[in-house]
Amino acid sequence: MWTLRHGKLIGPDTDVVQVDHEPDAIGAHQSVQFGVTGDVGVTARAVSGLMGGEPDGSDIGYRSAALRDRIAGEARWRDVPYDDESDDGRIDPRTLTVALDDLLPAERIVAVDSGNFMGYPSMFLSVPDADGFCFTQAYQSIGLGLASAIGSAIARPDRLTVATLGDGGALMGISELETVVRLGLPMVLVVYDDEAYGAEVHHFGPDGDPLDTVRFPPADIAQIGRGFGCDGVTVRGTGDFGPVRKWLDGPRERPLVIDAKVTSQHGSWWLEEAFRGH
Ligand SMILES: Cc1ncc(C[n+]2csc(CCOP(=O)(O)OP(=O)(O)O)c2C)c(N)n1
Ligand SMILES: [Mg+2]
Repeated sequence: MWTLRHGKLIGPDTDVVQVDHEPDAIGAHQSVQFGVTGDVGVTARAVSGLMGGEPDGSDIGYRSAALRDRIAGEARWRDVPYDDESDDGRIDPRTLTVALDDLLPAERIVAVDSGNFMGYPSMFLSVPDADGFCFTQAYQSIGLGLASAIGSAIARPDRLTVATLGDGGALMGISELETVVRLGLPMVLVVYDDEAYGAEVHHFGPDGDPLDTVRFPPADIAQIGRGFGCDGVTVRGTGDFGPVRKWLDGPRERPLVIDAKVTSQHGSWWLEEAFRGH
């Protein structure tokens, strides 16, 4: 369910051949037309030999020049069109993140907390290499994003660390802002502020469950950041990035907290997909 969208990523007319060295694995999770019990590498090389060896520039199957160009030109999520749902007082989290992708230096580490928001930085903030992506979701606990970002910033002072947090996770680990300030880490914190444990709202809301314990009153997180000794900016629309640009221009003496008031009419698609299995 996690990697194939409950099998939907394989088209209904697709023939699936599964190779696995364990016979019991064949067809265990996905119906297959043909199973091969054997070593994956050996099998792949044998099939490659049958198909005529290395590509010589001519089209082989779907590996056409046109597809190569599409992958080169459209592989980034930000190149996929979407309907911007920003309104007067709230920015669409996709628009927010694409704008930040343009503003933040390419040499960056993106550390991601957990929640409904977490796909936005993962999808729309590019990173220079695998070391540039720090993902705490393996532990399934919210509130670890800021601490991971602190570790990243200490480990790689040559890069700008960007902590991307939900408002719930940010407030859960907010005491670590004191650590960021005390250590003088010149990092950016982006808080996707939907005034809620959004993941819970979108999980339980459709079933009619009461949501009063998972919705929060508005919090001025930029001001909370200033209280800890950070610079703080509130972003409600694309016209609000001036102070971010100014901070990036230097001297970056204090960490920057961006309180992004984001739209939240519905859950993110990856969350909706995950909850189909719950
Ligand atoms: C310590 C802990 N408590 C509760 C949860 C359940 N949980 C998963 S996502 C989430 C909401 C996180 O809210 P926020 O950080 O604001 O992100 P959002 O979902 O609103 O984008 C909660 C409570 C968890 N994963 N870990
Ligand atoms: Mg939230």
